[in-house]
Amino acid sequence: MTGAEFTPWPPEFAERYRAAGYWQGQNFPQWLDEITAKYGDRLAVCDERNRWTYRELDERARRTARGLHALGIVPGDRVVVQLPNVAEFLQVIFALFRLGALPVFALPAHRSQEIGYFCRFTEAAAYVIAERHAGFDYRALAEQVRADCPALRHVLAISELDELPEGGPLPQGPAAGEVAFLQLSGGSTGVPKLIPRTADDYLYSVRDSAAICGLNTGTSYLVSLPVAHNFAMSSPGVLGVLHAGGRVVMCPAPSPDTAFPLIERERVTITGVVPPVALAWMASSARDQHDLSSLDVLQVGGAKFAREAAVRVREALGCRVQQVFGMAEGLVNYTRDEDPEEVVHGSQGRPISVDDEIRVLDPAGNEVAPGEPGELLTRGPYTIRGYYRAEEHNALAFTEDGFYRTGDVVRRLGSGHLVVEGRVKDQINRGGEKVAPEEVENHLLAHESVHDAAVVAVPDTYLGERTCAFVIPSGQDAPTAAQLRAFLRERGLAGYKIPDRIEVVESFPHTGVGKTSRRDLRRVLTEHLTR
Ligand code: J2J
Repeated sequence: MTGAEFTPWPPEFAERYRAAGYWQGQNFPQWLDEITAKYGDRLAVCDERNRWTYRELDERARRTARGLHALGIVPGDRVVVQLPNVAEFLQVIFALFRLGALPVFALPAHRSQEIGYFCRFTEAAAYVIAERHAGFDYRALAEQVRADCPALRHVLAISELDELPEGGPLPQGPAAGEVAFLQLSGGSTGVPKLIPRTADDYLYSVRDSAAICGLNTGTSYLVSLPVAHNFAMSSPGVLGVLHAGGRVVMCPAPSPDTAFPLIERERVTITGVVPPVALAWMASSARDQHDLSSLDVLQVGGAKFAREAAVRVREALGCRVQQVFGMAEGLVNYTRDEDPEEVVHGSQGRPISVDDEIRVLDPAGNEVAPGEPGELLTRGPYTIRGYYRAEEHNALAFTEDGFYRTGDVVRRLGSGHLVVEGRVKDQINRGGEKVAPEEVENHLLAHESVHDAAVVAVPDTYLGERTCAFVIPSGQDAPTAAQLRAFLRERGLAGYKIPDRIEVVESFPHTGVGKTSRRDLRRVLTEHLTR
């Protein structure tokens, strides 16, 4: 599938968003200049090895930008960035912003299937890694990817950043309205989709997120989600914190044993987590061994956080809870400080902008009555109008008048707050990690002994959902679940996509519908599981 790299907003919308002050015409290099000038000697970021002020971070990013340029990376080049939560993540992406090259935000959990695909699909010029993290050898992964991606000119480990050639002056950065980076979609199709974001639209969401969340120079933000994820980047995330002059504390893993000592040491005031991490923190005995009193706000999002759990946050962790319902495609909803408790606990927030247009539709495409559930469609100043090079899919994912079909089922309260009730998209939300059944099914079908496969969600008290694959063997020699898992791992599929449960069956149940669609089949199998 191909198509445009970027679907611009129609001119009348662009004008409106500029006139309203949402789009300020500031590109990322100018934004970096601004925060460096404003907050120069303050601490910008720290991790296990580094503590850099805004100025130090900027100097490093500039040096890296010149070095990458000297290597032959030019404005517009795509660069796949796969880094754990380390300070160098900011150094690398700010270098790419300075240079006008486009970071493609991969997750540390991605393996050769995903990385190879990103490299080929974006025709990436370079791939940036940390050599080892959490016991995994990214060098070996890079070698494997490289063999498959002839266009990939450079693999760069963060330990090599200091050895880049000196390089001369940098070219002008891209205009604020041009694509600045590619974010990943959760995915509901055979391959993940890439999301082109501009400085104009993204920085608007970052500035207003920082304001909504009340960030300032006293903010200390713990990055406990993967930093490249849209939540950790922008809601308000590392960019929102740096915009406000606060400090970013990189946390290598979200477990209480790792996060709590950092909260204590860096006097962390706010952090964002997915529901299973919130639950683990709330239940952890390590709470008593660390001073968590600086923590003011626990943001929870990425998957639905149950009201019953939200109610308990204050007592368990001594802080406020904020629900965040966002998507890398754009729209982000927050519960606000001033919202009644009932709304903070029982809703997933309301949009950032008064110009986030919301539609809640029934299956026939008509607006539902207020308060009734329906599919959420949205359009606005920071919601994309099309995925990167995905013409066919764009025709399905967006209406003709530019609304993005989120695939989420919501109820809209009189106050404008949204309550997430479910979804109509083919996606499993495994504690915030998104799994596209079709993608996993395709990999299972590549096994010589698999005749058919269907991947569905199983309700789970901890993760919300887990994945279950039903597999019909093609002959007498049925593969075992362990063999199939090993097969998927060897193929290089990210670990979170490998089914939690695999059922080898003789046939699939009848769906009761004449022509069986995959969706019907998955629905019937799900009912089967929950009966
Ligand atoms: C229910 N479902 C939710 C929530 C996301 C901030 C926060 C999260 C994301 C994110 C993000 C949910 N309750 N509170 O990008 O900036 C599900 C929905 C949504 C999908 C988007 C951000 N918060 N979801 O999770 O692109 O189904 O972004 O459409 O990974 O996650 O996934 P993603």
